[in-house]
Amino acid sequence: MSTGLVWDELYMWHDTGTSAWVIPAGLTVQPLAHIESAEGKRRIKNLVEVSGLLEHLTLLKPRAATQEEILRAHTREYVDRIKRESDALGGDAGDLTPFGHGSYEIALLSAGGCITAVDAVLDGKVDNAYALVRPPGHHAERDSGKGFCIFANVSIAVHHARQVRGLKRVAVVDWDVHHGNGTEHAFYSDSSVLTISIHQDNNFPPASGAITDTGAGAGEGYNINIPLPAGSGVGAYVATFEQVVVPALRNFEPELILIASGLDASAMDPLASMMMTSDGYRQLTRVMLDAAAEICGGRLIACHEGGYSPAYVPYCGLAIIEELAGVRTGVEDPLLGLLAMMGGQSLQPHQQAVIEAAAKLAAGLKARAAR
Ligand code: 9RB
Ligand code: ZN
Repeated sequence: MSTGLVWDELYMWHDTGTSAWVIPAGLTVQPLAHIESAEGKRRIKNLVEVSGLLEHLTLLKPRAATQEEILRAHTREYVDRIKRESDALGGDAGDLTPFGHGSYEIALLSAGGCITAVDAVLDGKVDNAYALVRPPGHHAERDSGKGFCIFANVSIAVHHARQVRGLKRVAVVDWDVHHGNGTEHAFYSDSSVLTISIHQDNNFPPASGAITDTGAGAGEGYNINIPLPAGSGVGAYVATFEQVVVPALRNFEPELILIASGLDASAMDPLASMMMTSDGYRQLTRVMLDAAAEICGGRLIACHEGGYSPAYVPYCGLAIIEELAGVRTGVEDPLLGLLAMMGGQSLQPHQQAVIEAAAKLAAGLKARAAR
């Protein structure tokens, strides 16, 4: 196996300023740091390096996305505004998504990094890839930023795979704990892109990601939301992938699979209330690798999204990238024993009820494919 790692130090220089995590600082809110900081991502890269895993990876240097590529997913007015504000002192992309001077270029490099990963995999330069990009992208809408996302990295990579590389069907599996609203909206009426989001029920964005939102027009049936109850652990996630995600992928037969890889479903994350562990992410990666091998020649790309426990995300990231590369460094997750023994890790009946409802949507794709 050969696995690509997209990384650029400039990703870490995207400046989200001082808030108190997600709350704007003010007279009664003492400034802390914005929760979407470089720290967690830099610590993933550092652990990949210190563990020795980096020596087994192919480092992929990202390029900036072009205007044409960005405009496939965003309005010119929005892109021009981000550039103008970034050229000055920075601004807010929308909905408390602050950015600093130069973040426009970094956001172009983030979207471009996902395109770089797509090209490397489709050209056979690597078997699969992890794009450790920043800022994230899955909440970004056509004309606005949202939830720390400026440009829609994954959507832009999908457009590239479809329009430039000529793929007929692409699937996106979003395992970030928040709903992938931007990706959902980008392809809501499009039957050539299957979008699946597994998220904590009604966490962020508010009132987004209902199981009843299944697509519209020609895209009806090609959006699957799996809103898992708060408290879901490894058992619920593995069951979701085995009972919903893999059957949906089998029925859809994509030529390429992208994972929107947020690590914020971990038990240590402050922006959600799920119970995933590094070993849980390793298992999900295994399931996705097997599905990709069976369905699309192993073509699998993970694009980084959220994850806000700087102490814990490195172990989740390491587990995923180890599994992608088929390498075990032997570095142990120091929290795994504790988290694995916590109550609630096994699949619960109220979680299975949601999974069963979503499994019906996955099965529905078979009838659509036959038409
Ligand atoms: C608050 C607001 C947020 C914003 C983003 C996330 C998660 C992002 C992510 C969670 C909560 C707004 C506190 C807007 O990781 N996506 O993958 N909260 N945002 N207004 N207020 C008062
Ligand atoms: Zn998230």
